[in-house]
Amino acid sequence: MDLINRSQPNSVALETTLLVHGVPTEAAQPLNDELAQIVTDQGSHPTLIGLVNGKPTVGMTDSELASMLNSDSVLKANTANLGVAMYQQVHAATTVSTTMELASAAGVRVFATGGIGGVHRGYGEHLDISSDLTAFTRFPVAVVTSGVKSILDVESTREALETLGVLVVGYQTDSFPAFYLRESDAQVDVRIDDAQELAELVSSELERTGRGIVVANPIPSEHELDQSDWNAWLSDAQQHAEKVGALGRDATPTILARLHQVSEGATLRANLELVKSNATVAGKLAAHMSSIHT
Ligand code: PSU
Ligand code: MN
Repeated sequence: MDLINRSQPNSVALETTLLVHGVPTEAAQPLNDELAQIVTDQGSHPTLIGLVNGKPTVGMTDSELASMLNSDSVLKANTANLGVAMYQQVHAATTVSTTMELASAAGVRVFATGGIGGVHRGYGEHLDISSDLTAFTRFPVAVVTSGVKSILDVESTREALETLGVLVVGYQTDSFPAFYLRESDAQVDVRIDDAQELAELVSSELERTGRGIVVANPIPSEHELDQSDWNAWLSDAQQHAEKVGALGRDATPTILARLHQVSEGATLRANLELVKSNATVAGKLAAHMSSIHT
């Protein structure tokens, strides 16, 4: 793929959809700055990925991000419509699936996000399953994530990963985390507590399989939401999404924005904290991996 590659051996990929469609506009630039600092503090190199005027860019500059954040409407690109944005030469934010695609094309092996997409609740009716899941079968990138957003069907998403044969490693956890909550009823394939050990397993599995790996890192306990608050906010947000008819690519951003609103910012604060925690773990992982010679 024709891309601008500003990555380094210790790069940590960061995605633009989280910044552009996942948090309020005014939170995006500060979040990006914080994530970059966190990754740097761990001895790794922050590498923001997106499409700048249609050009796949691995390592966006601050001015490229500013130009994206100042645009009226920025496409949300998954593996289906990535090529459309390239053809139309427009800015596009990459989701987990396309951030993995561009990262792997550039040789970047570690990526920090908030939560990967997955199987939506009520999928039996409208089959909304994120293209993030199949991306793991195609692109050899380790994605550090707080599990899947609890707006999804968490247990079905875990089953889908199993069906696709994707390794799910729990970093200091036995339970598959549910984004705002540290635990779900589902389990990980293996628990690893030490970053160096994690780096060894991840390096050899990426190399051996040529496929992606889920590295599940639960939200720090002090930022976990209260289960009953969460249930109330979620049912409001789901009803809202149904009322405004948000489907397909719009479903996730609509539900997240409504949650941030009805929780008076509590879900947003939790979201920001878990992404920062994931950037810390990814920064450590990339630093350890870059010192392993395979
Ligand atoms: N994690 C967050 N906020 C987000 C997302 C993840 O904390 O906004 C984004 C990611 O880019 C993920 C996308 O790939 O949501 C999933 O969207 P969909 O369900 O349409 O595949
Ligand atoms: Mn979807």
